[in-house]
Amino acid sequence: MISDKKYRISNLLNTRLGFYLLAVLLFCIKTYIVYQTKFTLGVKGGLQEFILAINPIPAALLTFGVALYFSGRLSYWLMMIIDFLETVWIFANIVYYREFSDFLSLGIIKGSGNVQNNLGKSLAEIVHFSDFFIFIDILILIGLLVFKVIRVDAQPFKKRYALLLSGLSIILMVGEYGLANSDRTGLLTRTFDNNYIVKYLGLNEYAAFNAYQTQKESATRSHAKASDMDSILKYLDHSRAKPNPVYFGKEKGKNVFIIHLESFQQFLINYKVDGKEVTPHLNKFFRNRNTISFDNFYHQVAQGKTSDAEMMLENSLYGLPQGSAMVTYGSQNTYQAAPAILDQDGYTTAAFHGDVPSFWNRDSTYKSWGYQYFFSSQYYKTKPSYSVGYGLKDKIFFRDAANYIQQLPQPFYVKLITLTNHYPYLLDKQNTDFPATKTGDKTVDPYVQTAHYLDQAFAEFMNYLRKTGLMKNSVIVLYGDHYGISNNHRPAIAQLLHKKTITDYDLAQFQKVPFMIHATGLKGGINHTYGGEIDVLPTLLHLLGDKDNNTIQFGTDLLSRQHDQRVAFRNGDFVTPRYTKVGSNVYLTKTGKLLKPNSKQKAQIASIQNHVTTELSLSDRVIYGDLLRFYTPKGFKKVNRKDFTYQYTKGMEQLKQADQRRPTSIEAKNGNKSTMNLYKTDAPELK
Ligand code: GP9
Ligand code: MN
Repeated sequence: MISDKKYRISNLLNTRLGFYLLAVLLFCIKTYIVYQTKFTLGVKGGLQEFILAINPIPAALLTFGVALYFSGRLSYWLMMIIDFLETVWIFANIVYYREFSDFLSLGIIKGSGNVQNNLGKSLAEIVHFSDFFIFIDILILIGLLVFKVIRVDAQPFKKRYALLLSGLSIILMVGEYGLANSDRTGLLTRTFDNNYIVKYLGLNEYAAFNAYQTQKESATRSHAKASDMDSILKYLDHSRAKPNPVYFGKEKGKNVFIIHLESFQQFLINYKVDGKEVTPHLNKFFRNRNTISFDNFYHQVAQGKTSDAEMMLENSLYGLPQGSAMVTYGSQNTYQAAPAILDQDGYTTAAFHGDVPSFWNRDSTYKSWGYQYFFSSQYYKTKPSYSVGYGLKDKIFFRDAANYIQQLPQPFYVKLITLTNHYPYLLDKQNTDFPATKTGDKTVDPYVQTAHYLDQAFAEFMNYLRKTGLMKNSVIVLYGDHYGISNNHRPAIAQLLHKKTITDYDLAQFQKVPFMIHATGLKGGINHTYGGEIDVLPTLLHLLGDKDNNTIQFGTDLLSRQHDQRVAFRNGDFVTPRYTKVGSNVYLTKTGKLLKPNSKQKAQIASIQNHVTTELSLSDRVIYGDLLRFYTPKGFKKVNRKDFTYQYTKGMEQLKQADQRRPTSIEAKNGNKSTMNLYKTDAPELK
């Protein structure tokens, strides 16, 4: 009985199909082992585990199957060569991932010339002996053939069957994609993170998708010409807003904190649940006489969400109509972003975020933007209880960030991206001390609880700034990146806003997010100017005394008398002090009344629409064509990505050297003693 079975297996292995299936099986098993042991893909739940286990199969069947179209020995060798090449790709990714927590992309291989230059350690140091085990199956298969344990099947494999197998693999691939997309919608359109594509679709699919994207990107790039810049400059020269003398240069030389309030909407300010303020500290900050608080400020993001917000905030360029510009155009394009501008003014520049560095391609894009440091999740001690959702809990994040901030030479430009107030608004019991709302919508109700937690985390950080004196010599900029409650929750939104029904106008106004600028001595107050994320950079630069006569920025200074109050949404809708346009409807902004426009109004609306469409498409042209490579504003030095590395040990070394060269950090001024004793947090995890 047993020998009969053995006989059948060895018979099968002696056929071409049998050998092919064995090679595929071994390849899939090793890929899965690599997934589990060499990468941290963040697999959560049974479905994702299942997808991870099956995702190597369709591509392996398809690619190895190419060999079946050839006959005799050639077919076997071809199979081994394909196996070998794909294994080399895995190997290269293992090594690259160890250093960057990200996967290799063609842009990186092509663009930076040599990857090794950017590696923190030498290749010999980062290649581990165990990495070579992934070649073992190939050696075994070749051995089996050479020693004739498995015989080469000389009979031609029927083309029909080869075709059938190819077809089947493609169907499997599409099916697998469907399954993956049901767990994470927008996988390839919104792009997110290379880790996601590998986790859901596999390393080979990632390679193919990456090749496609890189190719698309370089096609538009190669069509663009230097003269394309002319129309953009002409447009911008027309629309620049002169600085307001009351504010221009008022905060020159101060440190800058950009605090990114995740998914934070304006309606939360002064909002109460059961008579209690959701965000008492932010409310106080909002009312502070040294805070300029905008209450008609809108997010303008599309699919790129956080990354779109970051793109607008630090470049004054719009995100793209589809996907994330940081992911697709972050590595290759030339930028003239806030960190680079301020670096050249003598600032230390650093971004802080408690998520993996690869998300939204930050680890690469930040180099193009000229960030000297990127303190991502790799820089923080972590325990399972320290994280929720995407990463570090805000209270722990702010405290750990402070530990690095105190070491940064001043003046510095620091961006802190919070995380806990992110869909689906998860928070453990011990951190939850605020009542949920009671709309009955499960995704909406805990929103105020994580917002409340964020408020407390923010307050702890502000206390530290006060105690260390940082508050006095810093500008603190707060903004909400985008909505937390999407438009799919109309009934719940109606309840939150105490309204019977919700119109499209209400939803448009629901896109307001906080924008506040605080500095000791700054003339504050509630400012009703209409504006959006695109306007932040010019506003901030004017406060710091940087004139923008020649920069490529699509926003205008919110404090300028010439500020443009027409706020464009990414889909072409808009809000102005007079009109709110959603789809084919126009409402009066003041009252929310649906407008039946007369001919004069029609002309006004058409003119605003024309402006909005032009502005969005010009901004897109800059990104698609990588036009900034053709134009460097006077006084600005082009960013060299190779100047930067965010790898942990390198980063720490660099920080130490910088502090020695220029001992202006808080810690240096404190006699080289840590100021962390001044940081008070009630985070239960740290007790
Ligand atoms: C992830 C975080 C969330 O790192 O910034 O991004 P989002 O989902 O808000 O775009
Ligand atoms: Mn976000």
